Amino acid sequence: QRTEMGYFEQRICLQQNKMARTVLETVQRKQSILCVSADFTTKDKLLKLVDAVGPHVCMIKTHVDIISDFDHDLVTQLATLSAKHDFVIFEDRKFADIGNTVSLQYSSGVHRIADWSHITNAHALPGDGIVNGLKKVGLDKGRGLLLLAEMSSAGSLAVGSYTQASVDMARRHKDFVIGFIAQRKLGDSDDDFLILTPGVGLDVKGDGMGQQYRTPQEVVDAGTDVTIVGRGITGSEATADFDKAASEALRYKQAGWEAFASRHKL
Ligand code: 5FU
Repeated sequence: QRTEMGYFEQRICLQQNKMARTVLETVQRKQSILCVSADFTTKDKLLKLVDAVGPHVCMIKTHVDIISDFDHDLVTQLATLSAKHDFVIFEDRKFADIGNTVSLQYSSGVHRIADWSHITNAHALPGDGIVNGLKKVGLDKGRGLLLLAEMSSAGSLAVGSYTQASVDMARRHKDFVIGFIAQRKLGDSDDDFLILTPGVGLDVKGDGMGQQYRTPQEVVDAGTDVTIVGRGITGSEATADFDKAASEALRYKQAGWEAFASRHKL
């Protein structure tokens, strides 16, 4: 019988990238596979939301380009909350350009994502150059990259041979690529890529704009490591209720962990 330590230690050993190990260690420490997608558009509400759900998550996902009053104090405060609550920061930037351009987009501009986001992600579409461009900036800073191998939205073109080519690309860059945004386990046990799955909800099946939701149990059964939940926890920003967000986060944390612990016999 494998112990809880055994399961995580085994997986941690297989990771070449330090941030991949940090994610697994955080999941183990907090007994949470929950990443909250904090898609609020003002600094004050975003930080209050993150402080409210922070105790229940292993990770917080951001879209910094939707924040109207973005400034560098925001990322300083996000880093403080990350240390306070012990979570990893994932900027969901979805880079999609040639290597030279993405290296500039990652390091520079208003957001300087590489300076504060532990993890970011990229489409495999442009070919290996996108990984090389991001790696040039992020590797020395100890960052990790996820490739978008699949998407949760209806009609996604990231399927079949595109998904398989994304896995092959990740295998060529194991020092920096830690896993995938995907709807199911990809790669084999020798790879041990992290699988992060958006499109997770307990109460509704869609949002009327193409998003498709499955339950934490369903995505864990499909082999995910981290469930990404946005509006199912945060509700709408206009009627933001931070106590409700905290209790919903706890509900999703428990549902996810129960399924994960049972699947992996923890
Ligand atoms: F790569 C993806 C994807 O395939 N589906 C997604 O929904 C990313 N997302 C993000 O996860 C999306 O941009 C949102 O930030 C979040 C899902 O939010 P929801 O409120 O749970 O639907």
